[in-house]
Amino acid sequence: MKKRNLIYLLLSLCLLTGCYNLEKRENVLKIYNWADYIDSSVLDEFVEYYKACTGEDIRIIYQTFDINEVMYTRIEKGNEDFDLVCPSDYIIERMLKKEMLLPIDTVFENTKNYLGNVAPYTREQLDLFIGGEHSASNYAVCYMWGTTGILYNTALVPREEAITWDCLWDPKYAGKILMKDSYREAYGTAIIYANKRNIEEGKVTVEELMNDFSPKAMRLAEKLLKDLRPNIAGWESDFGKEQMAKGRVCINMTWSGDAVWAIEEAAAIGVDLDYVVPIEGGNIWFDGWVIPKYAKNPKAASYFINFICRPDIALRNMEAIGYVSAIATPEILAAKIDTTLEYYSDLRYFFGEDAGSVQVNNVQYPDKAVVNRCALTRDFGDQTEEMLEIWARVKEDSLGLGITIVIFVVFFASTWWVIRKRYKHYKRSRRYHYGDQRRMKRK
Ligand code: N2P
Repeated sequence: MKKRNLIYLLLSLCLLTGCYNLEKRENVLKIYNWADYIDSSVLDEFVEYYKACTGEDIRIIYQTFDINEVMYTRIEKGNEDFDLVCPSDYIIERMLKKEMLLPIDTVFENTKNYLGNVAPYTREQLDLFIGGEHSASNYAVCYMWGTTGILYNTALVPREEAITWDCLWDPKYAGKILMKDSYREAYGTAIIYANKRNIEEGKVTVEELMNDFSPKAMRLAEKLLKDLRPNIAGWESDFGKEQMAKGRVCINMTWSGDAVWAIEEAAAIGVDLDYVVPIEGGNIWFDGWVIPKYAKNPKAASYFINFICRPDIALRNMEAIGYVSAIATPEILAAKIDTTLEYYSDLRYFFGEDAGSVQVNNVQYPDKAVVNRCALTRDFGDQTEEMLEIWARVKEDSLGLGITIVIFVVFFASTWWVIRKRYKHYKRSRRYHYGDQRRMKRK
């Protein structure tokens, strides 16, 4: 080897090993969160905060998902080494049952502990999963929470129709509805819709219905969800709010935080949207930070969770994304009071005794009466696979009216184009053929 090449080789090796030493895994925090679910400046600020608290450098690798099951599969099957992920309640329950989580550290040297800012209400909800010393709140800290309901265009859908799940199955909204691509919501909604009368008569509760995974209930849900297909313009995980804001569809079964975003965006361009949790009842959900067992940096993960529980950080996140933080300190309540609102809500369940009648956005913070008609979805357990198959069958063939029309138009246009081309070619070759024959005869 020439002397010069040897020098290059040695230099590259030095550079490579140098890079390795620069970036130790304990200086990296890998976060996997829902898309559009944090104020990105909070991530930058955490880097400074961590340095101030521990004297250590940290670099954040941040990835996002749109569907719980996609995230779950990457952890369970892919054993990926995320330090922090943000699943929804029923997935937290599944991860706990499968012992996929590490307990969250609650002792922070020289740093204030902010975990106590989390509303006892949200902690109690997560603790419904597992009691005793393995209570879920040792493994999960609620981040954002909300309801699932109907976001509707008030110019196109009367409120009396939007306040019941019936509107989703109403043929007059054919091709005009977007649904969340989330079987948890869709399943519960279908079963509740089918049992409207039974709920009214007090024969069954919303919680029992949403968590009825019997073969009979599953067959019924599949049928009802397939019946819904003519009405579905698409199954969305993030584009519904934009389509609603632009007035392209008139109903979106969606999450409260997306509704808040859409209502604000739409108002800016003169489209009036509203959101309601239908009278029959529906889903209340909680997303929480957990540290998977394959995490390589649980220390930084715990610090991050603590940081996120600071009221000023919680407010910034809420402001950026429209969802509602689990933090329930007096400064959050004070910041959320809006005296221009014409209604008052009972939010004692969340903020404590002083919040019996407060002017706070009721899409974000549902009144106690709304919470009373909602329930948490539980893990489907062994029936998860079957549920996913049902979900795949429901979504197949249901491309939505718009897409179906586009496919037909493209298909016919290209077939017509091919036929025309062939015909022209045929005519041209015939002309040459007869021309040749005529020329030969003349000779
Ligand atoms: C925001 C996702 C919210 C998740 N893009 C609701 N569980």
